[in-house]
Amino acid sequence: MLAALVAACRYEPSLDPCRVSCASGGCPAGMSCRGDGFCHEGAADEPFTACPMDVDASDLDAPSLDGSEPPPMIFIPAGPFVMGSDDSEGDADELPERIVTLSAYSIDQHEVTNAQWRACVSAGVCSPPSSINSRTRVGYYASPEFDDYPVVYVSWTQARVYCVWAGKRLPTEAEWEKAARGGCELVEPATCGAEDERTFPWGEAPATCDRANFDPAPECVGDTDRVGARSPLGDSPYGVQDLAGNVWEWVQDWHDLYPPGDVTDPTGPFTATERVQRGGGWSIDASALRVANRSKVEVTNQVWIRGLRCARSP
Ligand SMILES: [Ca+2]
Ligand SMILES: [Ca+2]
Ligand SMILES: [Ca+2]
Repeated sequence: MLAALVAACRYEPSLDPCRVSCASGGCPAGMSCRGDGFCHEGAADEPFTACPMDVDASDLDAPSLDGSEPPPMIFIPAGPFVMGSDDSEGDADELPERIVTLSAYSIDQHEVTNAQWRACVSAGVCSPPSSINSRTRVGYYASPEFDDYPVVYVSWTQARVYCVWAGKRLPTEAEWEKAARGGCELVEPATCGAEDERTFPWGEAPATCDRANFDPAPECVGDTDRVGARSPLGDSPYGVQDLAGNVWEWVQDWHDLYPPGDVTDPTGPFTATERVQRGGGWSIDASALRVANRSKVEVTNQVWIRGLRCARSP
């Protein structure tokens, strides 16, 4: 029984079609798409054991990006950070402001690019975006000119499959926010305090087009931009790029109100109806770029302003 459950959660090329199409309901006979985004045995309303966040990808060949260097990741040390907002500044779903402690992890320095995504498609694992265009660029996804631009038009399930293929996983919502805001160790004192409540990845300075690709009316670019184009001005305290703006980013968690109190390595509610996206994007105003901002989206949604980045433990 355990072996069967583990097998169902392992990355198996033969199971890949069910993973890729899970969000649209397509699973092999006898399996159905469940709340963790994977196909499991049985009907959709039967009990199941959710796949672990760290899917065993040891059977996979290491991703090959046509000889280029693997995408850089930033190590985030274990420790506490201030998560959420108090009721004077945030939306209702950002409350309460609290101290969350995370284990060490690593996160992609930049958003997943078109070239990276194409390597996963070439490996026979990922499915292509639902459109090969961006808002203003025909053939965006396939054009070498946009190799280093963020992939868009990918669903939550597609995003999860990509990260598994890369030997990683989607970041939890807390990991995303800590990467954007910085841990309490960064500014003295080492404990958590008001000095650690940054509004944007770069701090308290207003959002501008040299820090983020967003919409201060008029829009900075009016479409996606090259990943890292605003580094280091727009970087987070850890040097992670474009967390604010360019494209919204899928994270692991379902969307719901936060549980009260301090928490350790939170993974969000077990199930809900929509997943969280973070960071705002190229046609979104500055308030959505705040590190604490949350937005919810159907897992099947594919749109020209959302992509992803991946994380890994540690
Ligand atoms: Ca501090
Ligand atoms: Ca972003
Ligand atoms: Ca919001």
